[in-house]
Amino acid sequence: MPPFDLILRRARLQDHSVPQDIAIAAGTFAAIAPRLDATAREEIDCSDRLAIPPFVESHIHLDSADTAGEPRWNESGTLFEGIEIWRDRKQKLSIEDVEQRAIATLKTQAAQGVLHVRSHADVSESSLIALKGLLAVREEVKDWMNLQVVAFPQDGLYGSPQQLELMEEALKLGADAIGGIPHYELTREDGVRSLQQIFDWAEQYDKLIDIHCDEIDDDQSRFLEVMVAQTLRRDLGSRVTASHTTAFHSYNNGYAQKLLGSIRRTQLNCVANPLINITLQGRTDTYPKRRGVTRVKELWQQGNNVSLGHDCIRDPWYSLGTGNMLNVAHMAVHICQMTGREQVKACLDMVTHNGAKTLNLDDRYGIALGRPASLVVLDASDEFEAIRTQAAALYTLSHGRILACTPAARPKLFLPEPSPRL
Ligand code: 17E
Ligand code: FE2
Repeated sequence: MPPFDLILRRARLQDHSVPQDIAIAAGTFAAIAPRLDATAREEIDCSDRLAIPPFVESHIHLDSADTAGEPRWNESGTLFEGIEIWRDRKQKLSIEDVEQRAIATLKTQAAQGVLHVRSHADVSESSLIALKGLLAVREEVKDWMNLQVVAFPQDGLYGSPQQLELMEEALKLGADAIGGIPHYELTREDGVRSLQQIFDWAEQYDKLIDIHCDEIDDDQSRFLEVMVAQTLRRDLGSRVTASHTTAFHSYNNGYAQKLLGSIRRTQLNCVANPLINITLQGRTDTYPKRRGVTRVKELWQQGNNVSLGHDCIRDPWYSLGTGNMLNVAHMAVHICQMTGREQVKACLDMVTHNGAKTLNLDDRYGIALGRPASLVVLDASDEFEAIRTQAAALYTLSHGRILACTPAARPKLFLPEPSPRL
């Protein structure tokens, strides 16, 4: 047998009970077995650490990343103040500015094992700079990062007279998906009309859909039901994603039950962004304060695909953020009360396998023979420990190459000598 390019020894895989050796040749997984009697140009001893497919960031805004405080800080902490601050900041965008911040953010993500990212690009400014910048970045990083770009009309599809034209131009320029923001349109009717338009375009231009939907604490904001109806009637299934859906938190349980039932009839993907929505939502409440994150546990329990996103890294909506997907999963465990043993593990799926479904990655994702040899070795023995300790990404492999490594942190403890007993 010819030597492989790389063999990972003794890696724990999610669907195997004993550690496996993983051999890689020509950038793909070539053999997986408990003990491979073969050689390779390079070997890595995983010592029983968990190896998972790469993290998937299924919802982020790279165009605004790293602009927190520019030109001012969001003091109210609301979505609306964030949109106003960004409206000022985006007047100063240049392609270089977008590229530089986006690439720096993608490097931070890759260093932590994220190799697939879906970013929204605001297309509500007349020269489409954010979109053009992110499309250039998509090309520039393609050898180490798979980036999808959503044309997102932050100020509303009917926010300016030229917005419809700008959207179509964005689709022709090569956006992967169409975005929307129905709860921010001036009226309920405009919100519904915007969704119909977006679904029409998706069919016409053969694009995926990812809508910022019902990101508000208003229990009367009911655009998710419209998305569900459109998805069912047009048979678009998993090509459609509903992001945020925070109003779902506030619906009365009677309506929520009906809505869950209709969502169950679709393959629609739902994305929650727990880090940011726990800070943006509930701002008009006194006490008790709503959490305002969508019904992740219920959607997961009934078998719908739920993934998690960071949404923001240092921007007008959220001035924190590290890009680490275990941080996101950890927050979801808490806010969504996913603390059962299987529930914690499910939160890891939401930043890996489920994110891959949201992005429609199909057989481009997963540790299986013939697939691209991309994975992350975590400094943890299993999924639960990975989340509990927010484990470091010891090795990140992209198409068979080591793209990043983080040495395991092993703190030393210098305890004082015990005091003599009196
Ligand atoms: N824009 C928006 O409408 N909602 C968000 N959460 C962000 C940007 C980050
Ligand atoms: Fe968002």
